[in-house]
Amino acid sequence: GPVSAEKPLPGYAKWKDANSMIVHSANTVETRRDAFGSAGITPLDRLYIRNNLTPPSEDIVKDPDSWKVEISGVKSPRSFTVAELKTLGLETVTMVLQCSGNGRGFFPHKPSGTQWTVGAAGCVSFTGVPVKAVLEATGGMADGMKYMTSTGGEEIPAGLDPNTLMVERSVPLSGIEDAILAWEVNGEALPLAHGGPLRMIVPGYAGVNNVKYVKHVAFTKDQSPAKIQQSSYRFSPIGVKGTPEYDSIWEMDPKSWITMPSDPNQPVKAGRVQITGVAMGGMSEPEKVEVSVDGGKSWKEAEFIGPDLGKYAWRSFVLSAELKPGTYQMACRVTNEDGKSQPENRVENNRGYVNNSWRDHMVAIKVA
Ligand code: MSS
Repeated sequence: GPVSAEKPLPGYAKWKDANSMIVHSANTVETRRDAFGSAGITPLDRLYIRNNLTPPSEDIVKDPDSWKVEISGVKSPRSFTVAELKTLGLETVTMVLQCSGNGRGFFPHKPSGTQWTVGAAGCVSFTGVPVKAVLEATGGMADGMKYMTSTGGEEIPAGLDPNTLMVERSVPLSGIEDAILAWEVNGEALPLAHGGPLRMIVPGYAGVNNVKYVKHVAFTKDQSPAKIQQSSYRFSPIGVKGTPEYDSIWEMDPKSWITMPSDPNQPVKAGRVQITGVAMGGMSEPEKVEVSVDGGKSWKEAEFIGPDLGKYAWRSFVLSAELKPGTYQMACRVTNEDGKSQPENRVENNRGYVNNSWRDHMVAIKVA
């Protein structure tokens, strides 16, 4: 099996399967490329973790039903406990949760931040109440609002400007269509590592927009003044700091990668080889995945494996190939139902966000 991570898992995530993870730091833990499996859904003990700040105390998930969230920017502002939210509606959405910086490790200019390869992503099922049901229960949105702004429940270190430290993200109102306030993931109570007791889930949107331990949801005229909204997670050119004039990282694009075989140091036996991977469509369903074993010169259509779990989920795929001894440059690319496909090359940007280049995600495999 794979070698254990060099750094230990952080205390709040000790329950993760260490052999499946690469521990970058106490707040950044990646899934190994060969640990996704072909079932589609990512087991919770293999799901990546990314936190901007130290998570709150484990105490907050001891009595999840009593956690409170404040709702404002509506006709009748009020707060709800999780127990109260549970009476308003129930929905499950299976979706790709992916960090904006997934694939950062492939940018040659070495952007600051975690050097993720492919594993800052997973496909999981969140269960909770639709944001629309919460809106209905609070008399609907107040007039003139343009964003939904969610605030995380981390403790802000004393003496520092809260506006620069709060994990607060605003998404455009189109994002609320399928959004839920979730208290369960893969059928289990939401653990602290993934935002328990309550998390804002905006399907199709990059990881950062899915605010953990959410304590306030506000419908607002403007985007949050928090640094994480104003300057971080902005698509600015290399060498240029993010500012509101650059696009915020919101909707995700189609992306795929090969999961097995993927170890360049572990030769594969010549003959019939099952090349597997995962493919997501972003804002619409993945429709077609192609695989290349010659670095993108020629492509063959792969087959999806397992059930279709909806437009925000990824699907596992397989291509059965007859391979003679040699070295193969394996690549894959997905096209979604809107006809949007992965680009050959990454789009350069300062912080190394949203890399979905098929060329950057190739793996060199030896067949012997
Ligand atoms: N939330 C909060 N509250 N805090 C923090 O820090 N982070 C982000 C999200 N949310 C945070 C939050 C991010 S950034 C991400 S990715 C995500 O989350 C992750 O998740 P998990 O569960 O996996 O850990 Mo990048 O875009």
